[in-house]
Amino acid sequence: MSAGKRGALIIFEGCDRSGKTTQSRLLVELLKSKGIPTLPMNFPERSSSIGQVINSYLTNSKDLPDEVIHLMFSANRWEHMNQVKQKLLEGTTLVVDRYSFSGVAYSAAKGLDFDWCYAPERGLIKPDAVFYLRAPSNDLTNRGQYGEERYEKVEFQGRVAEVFDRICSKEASYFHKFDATQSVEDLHAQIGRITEELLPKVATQPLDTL
Ligand code: T5A
Ligand code: NA
Repeated sequence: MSAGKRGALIIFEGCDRSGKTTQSRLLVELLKSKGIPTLPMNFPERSSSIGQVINSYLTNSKDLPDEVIHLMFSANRWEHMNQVKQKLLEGTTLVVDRYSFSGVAYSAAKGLDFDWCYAPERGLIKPDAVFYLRAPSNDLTNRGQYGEERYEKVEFQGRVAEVFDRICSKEASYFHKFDATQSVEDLHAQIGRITEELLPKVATQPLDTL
């Protein structure tokens, strides 16, 4: 990409098993096939020391107060922000599986205050697009491996979805909501089209923050 053209920050959000990993992989493949420099990322990024604590928490081998794990998820994003910024400015598009909105949705669903949950996310790089995969939690329980991690309970996922819906209406200018019960191919076609229209538009826009 020519100098001055930045990559896009594209996020996938949604409840557990809504298809984020499937769709982010397909989008990365599509963009790469068109010669667009693209990298996948995901949060939580479980390999750092903070990420390892998050992993033990999610797999139920470690317990932490709700506030503490919330701040660790946020810190896990902050520890990767320099890298995110550098890649975007180099012209690389990042396709990211979960971001701040998961952070807020899962913690607020436990009963923590919404604004308190959002506060540590302020200042992180603002996404150019969020693809929000929405489905009734009952429709997601029969997808592969559901139920193995801490948050994979139908009732809890219903509350998470309510918070995602609230964020989606507040941040409507860059959120794109999809019915996640559509076929993998149909979702991918819509997401691919929006992304291809988006990339040239954001390439000359400065990075913004949440
Ligand atoms: N969390 C995360 C927080 O609490 N705070 C935070 O700040 C962050 C970042 C781990 C947990 O951490 C929480 C949220 C999570 O509970 P994770 O590692 O992203 O987050 O893992 P999960 O979301 O639990 O699970 P997945 O990410 O694996 O689900 P995906 O990626 O949404 O779904 P995917 O693509 O793997 O698909 C699941 C199954 O459905 C099928 C797939 O083949 C697969 O079997 N599938 C479809 N079936 C029918 N129709 C479609 N359209 C389908 N698309 C996929
Ligand atoms: Na995933």
